[in-house]
Amino acid sequence: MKSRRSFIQNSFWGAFAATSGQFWERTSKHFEPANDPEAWPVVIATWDNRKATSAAWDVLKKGGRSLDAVEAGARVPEADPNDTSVGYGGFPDRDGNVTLDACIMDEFGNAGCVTFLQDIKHAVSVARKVMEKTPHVILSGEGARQFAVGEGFVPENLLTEKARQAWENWKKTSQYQPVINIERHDTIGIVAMDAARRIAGACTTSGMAFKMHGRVGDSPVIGAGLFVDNEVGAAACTGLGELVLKTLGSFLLVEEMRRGKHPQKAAEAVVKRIVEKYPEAIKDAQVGFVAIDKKGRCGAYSIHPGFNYAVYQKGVNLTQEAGSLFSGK
Ligand code: SD4
Repeated sequence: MKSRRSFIQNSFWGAFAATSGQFWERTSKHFEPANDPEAWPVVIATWDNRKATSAAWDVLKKGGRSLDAVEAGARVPEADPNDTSVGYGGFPDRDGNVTLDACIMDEFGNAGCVTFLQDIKHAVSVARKVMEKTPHVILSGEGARQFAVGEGFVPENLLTEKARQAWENWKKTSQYQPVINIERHDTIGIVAMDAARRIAGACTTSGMAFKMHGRVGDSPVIGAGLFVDNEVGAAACTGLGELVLKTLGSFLLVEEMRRGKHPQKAAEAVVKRIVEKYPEAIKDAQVGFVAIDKKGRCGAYSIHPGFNYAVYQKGVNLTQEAGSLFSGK
């Protein structure tokens, strides 16, 4: 690990530490698993989404397709009213509307996305229909809703009492101050490789709590919240979407793996890139990545501590704390 001295001597980090007035340090908690298996099937998801990785594993263990696995996984938090960042029960925008963003990508590089979708809980499944049944990649807003209804999805009110109360509470100050992870947001990005080494991924969210009406984040944008390249691997992320949109973090991570990096090192490189590019913005904002490569190796990394992920591999479903660039001390 770098000494504190060499850390300060590094010009960028020195400048950053000096201006931030905080005692940021590189954390020693890098992901260096004693056991870094090259094994598949494997599925990894942002946050403690073990129920989702378990649903995915049910597909994978039977020799099923990774695309079906990631969809099954993403549907778990979408249906959970207690998950206030995804699907049913998600926190609304600042006008009280729950609006969902999701995408999915298969081993052939096909992709489907929905943005600003209302009234349909399983946004990831609508995204899959966009991919499979239309010549398009993205459907948005009312058009996405109409398409979903035409495909048999049943509209329902996604605003739970718990989310409505949180919104009422927020309205007392109406402070538009998105701080992510820090509040332990639970957007799910999930990527998997099946027994036949097919790689797929999905990402689904209700986005930033109390966002502006119409705001779309990174999660439904291919290359930002998710990217899959069956020859190389896949990556997905969570956190402040604006930062990821401007850096195409998931695409970048896959490209780092293409150049030969282990998924862990690739995730670290992308986080560092985001931090170097937006040193002011990252002070209060979190971004965390998960990744797998074609060898079945995993990686996860975030800007700040507090990001964890679920990984199901070799029959074991675990949640692990990810390493982070800053220690937060
Ligand atoms: C967004 N990236 O809409 C999402 C939010 C998120 O955990 O990941 N929350 O910006």
